[in-house]
Amino acid sequence: MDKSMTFRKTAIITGITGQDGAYLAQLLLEKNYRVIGASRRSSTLNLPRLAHLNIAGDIELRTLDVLDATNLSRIIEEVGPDEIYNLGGQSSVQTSFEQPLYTSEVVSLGTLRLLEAVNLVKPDTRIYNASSSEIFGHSETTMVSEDSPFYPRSPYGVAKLYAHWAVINYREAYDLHASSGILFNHESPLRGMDFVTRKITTTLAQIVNGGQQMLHLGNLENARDWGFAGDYVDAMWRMLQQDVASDYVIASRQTHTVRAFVELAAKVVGIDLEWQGEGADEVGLEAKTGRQIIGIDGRFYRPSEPDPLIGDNRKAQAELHWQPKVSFEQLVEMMAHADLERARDGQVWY
Ligand code: NDP
Ligand code: GDR
Repeated sequence: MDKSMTFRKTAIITGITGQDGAYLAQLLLEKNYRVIGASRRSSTLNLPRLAHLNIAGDIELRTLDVLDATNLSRIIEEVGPDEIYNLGGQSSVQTSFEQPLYTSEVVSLGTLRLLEAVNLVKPDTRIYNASSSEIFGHSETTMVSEDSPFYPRSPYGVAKLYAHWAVINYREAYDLHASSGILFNHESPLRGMDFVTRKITTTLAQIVNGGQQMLHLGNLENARDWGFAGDYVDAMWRMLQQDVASDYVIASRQTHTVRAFVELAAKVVGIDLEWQGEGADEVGLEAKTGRQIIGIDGRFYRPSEPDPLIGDNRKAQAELHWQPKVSFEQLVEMMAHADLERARDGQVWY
């Protein structure tokens, strides 16, 4: 029997090699989707996250760079997707200060290219756009919702805001079923190692295991509304099952500082942490030995930061029947344990 006859729907995921791409692919496969995973060409196959979830062989891989509009149109024409999840792009806020033009090309115009391609080739395709809490940035209120004003504080946030408005415009102008998930930070054992949570859990695991000696961090007082990526990809899917497309804040409704994350992660891996000094001179010591294991490094401070914000997820709760399942404490524990295991087994880091 033709296998395609048994699929419920066909979805293209851009950014399949990233954290969210992997968890979303797993979810869609469980729902019996045909999953087309799009990733840019690289000299080595970049599939460790898909392999980690044991799904690399279940995905049809296509080469796609969101910088190339013809590439996008061709894939949509060939595949005829029911749904497209637009996750591909330069996702590091820190890097966007160093590469603002590239970030805008990929994030802003990349999204516009996708909207154009869908509108021209297959306008009944449902689109999920990966918007971001970075579009809020500075806010008069700590709690922000879909109706709050936008005031991004990074080139990445500015680029995402362009993409966010482009989605709204294509929905209104051409009646596309295009939704933006305004997602707050979401993490997992598959998170990129340069994001602060995973940097903390990988480095502490190596310190405990006698590898790396020091964890260098930026501002410990910065705070984020952190959730688990596995919960958040479920919200993406729910958005595309709605009759009417709309935008949704996806968040945990709690905020924690980087310091709180480090302290909890240290506890989970068995480090008794003690702080000494202040500001740039503050250090983290292993209480038992007095050895310095954490230092502050100005390179990880950013020219501007968003305010400490909390996402109001009530619209998602009411319309998508979605809420996060994994708490902050469970998330830190999950990540710290996973990295400790990798360090002990001498696994390759990814
Ligand atoms: P990752 O950085 O883990 O993954 C990004 C993906 O985009 C990778 O597959 C990467 O490919 C791909 N990519 C980068 N540049 C291009 C390009 N030019 N063409 C095609 N693909 C490209 O990010 P996440 O999975 O965490 O995030 C997914 C999306 O959600 C991103 O758009 C991000 O900005 C957004 N987002 C993420 C949040 C989070 O907390 N995780 C919160 C809010 C929004 P490669 O492997 O080759 O680098
Ligand atoms: P963010 O995530 O910028 O919120 O973007 P990141 O983990 O990089 O930073 C979170 C906060 O931690 C502070 N920080 C450090 N950050 C990093 N990366 N490294 C450090 O050493 C360090 N020390 C302190 C940062 O200054 C910041 O305040 C993520 C990405 O996934 C985006 O794609 C997404 O849109 C947003 O979350 C919502």
